[in-house]
Amino acid sequence: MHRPSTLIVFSLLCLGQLGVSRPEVPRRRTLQPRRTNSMFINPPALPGIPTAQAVAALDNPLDTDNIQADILAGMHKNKELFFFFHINDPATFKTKLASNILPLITSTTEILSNTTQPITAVNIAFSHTGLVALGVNDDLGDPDFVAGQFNETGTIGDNPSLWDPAFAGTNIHGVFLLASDTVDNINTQLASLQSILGTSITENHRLQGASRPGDQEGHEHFGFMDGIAQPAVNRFTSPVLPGQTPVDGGTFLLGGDWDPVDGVPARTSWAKDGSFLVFRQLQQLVPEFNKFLTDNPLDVDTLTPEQGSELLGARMVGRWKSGAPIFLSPTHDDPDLANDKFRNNNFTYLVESNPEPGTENHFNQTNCPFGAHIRKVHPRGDLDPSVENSHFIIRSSIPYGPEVTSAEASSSTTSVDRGLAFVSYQSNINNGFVFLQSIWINSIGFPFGKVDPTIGVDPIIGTVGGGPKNISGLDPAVFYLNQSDPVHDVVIPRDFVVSRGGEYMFAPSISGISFIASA
Ligand code: N7H
Repeated sequence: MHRPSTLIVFSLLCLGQLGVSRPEVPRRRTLQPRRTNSMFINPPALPGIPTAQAVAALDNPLDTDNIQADILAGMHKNKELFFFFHINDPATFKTKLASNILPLITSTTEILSNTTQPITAVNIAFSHTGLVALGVNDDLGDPDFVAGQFNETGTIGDNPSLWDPAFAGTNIHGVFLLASDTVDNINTQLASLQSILGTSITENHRLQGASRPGDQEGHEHFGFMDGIAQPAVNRFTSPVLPGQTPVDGGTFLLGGDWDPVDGVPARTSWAKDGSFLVFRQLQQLVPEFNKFLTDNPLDVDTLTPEQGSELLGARMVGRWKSGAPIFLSPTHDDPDLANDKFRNNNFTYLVESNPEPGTENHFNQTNCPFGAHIRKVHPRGDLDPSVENSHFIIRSSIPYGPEVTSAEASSSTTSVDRGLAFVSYQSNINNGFVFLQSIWINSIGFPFGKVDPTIGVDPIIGTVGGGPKNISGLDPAVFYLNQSDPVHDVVIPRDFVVSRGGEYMFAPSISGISFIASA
């Protein structure tokens, strides 16, 4: 990490070069020992994390000393604990936040190199009610954040009766995100935080996330490699990989002149370099999902039933389990393509022979169904870029729960909770997570303007109230037929992903945490 002297020199250089003011990052003592091995996993399919040197060499880089580590790092965590808490004693909490917690908060700069990573990274975020409890009443310009996720279950299609009671209401004030390569390290750090904060907080809920073991490292519980497609953040991502869309930092980070949200009042200055964190505990019914695939293999001449089942799963997601995009490899998995980060994200859904809207792209689902999960949430080429590129999120999720047991596999019934601890970062929740979930994922007509007006909701995470969902285009054999004929839809009998709740949080910058502590 930057020692204080380096930090000051770095800041002065930037200020001198740019003539702009940056928030003053509080000088922090490094209390934690450092490591020599990385705390991250690094599957070849995933875009890497830039080095601190590569970021520093960029023109006017983001202020990575001030931005908390999790926001830009993406889905590389090996183990991560989400510890949700309620603040009982704001005065004590703020005192401890300033004196003991702030020095532990891990910045983006620190996370970029093995030798500057702490043993356990510590990040913190607050809900709206948490900020208010701490006496911070500033308008952050985000009505969803103020409302809290529980009050928006209708908008995002959740069934609140399925929520873990910990997330019901607005009782959660904050969350610690603790990341390391072992759960022991995390538990040691948690014990230390609990000892510092004592009875000033009460635990609401905790969720231990972990990368899956062995050759499943980087794969989520259904078996698909996750974390491949992330936007490139201008003034941070280096190098930008083929197929990555460069996006302004202001899409994810609040702040001044480059916060792009039209009509939103200027954000309060201490919020600069912070980001809204959407947390979702998404349970995955893996044995049930597997049984559905086994029972419904796509009937393709050249494929065995087992391969037909694999193809159905791949067409629901838009990628094979390895991570290879089905648009580039429509009939079989291609691990070499998956593991090549220069190729595995380099595609659009435009049919090359006929890339004009209004032509073949509007009925051709041969290579990729309109409703495949990754096409729903990022319809590359289906929309005008000005619309398509304004809803990016940075995903920073991690699987939770154990592997499927043999009893669950043989009964095709889930008995142990597992799923995805979903995290997204955005500078405007309505433009990011809420838009994706309510307008793209849960709309049966999206992508709009195709020949089939009833494409169906997202087959992986879309819902029509938990009941059966009809999805067109999953079967590649029928794409030229009348897609509005339900006979040709694949019927998914139930949701295999069930929301157990979540919360909207704000992950302040390090200077922002200092402000909150002194509010
Ligand atoms: Fe998704 N899955 O395993 O099927 N997701 N997702 N997601 N997701 C992606 O590119 C999955 C969820 C996005 O740019 C992949 O990383 C599962 C939510 C976005 O091409 C896979 C769950 C939201 C992308 C999965 C889940 C999103 C994406 C491909 C829940 C937003 C990038 C690998 C349990 C509200 C799309 C990759 C692009 C990719 C899966 C949730 C959004 C395999 C199981 C809730 C933006």
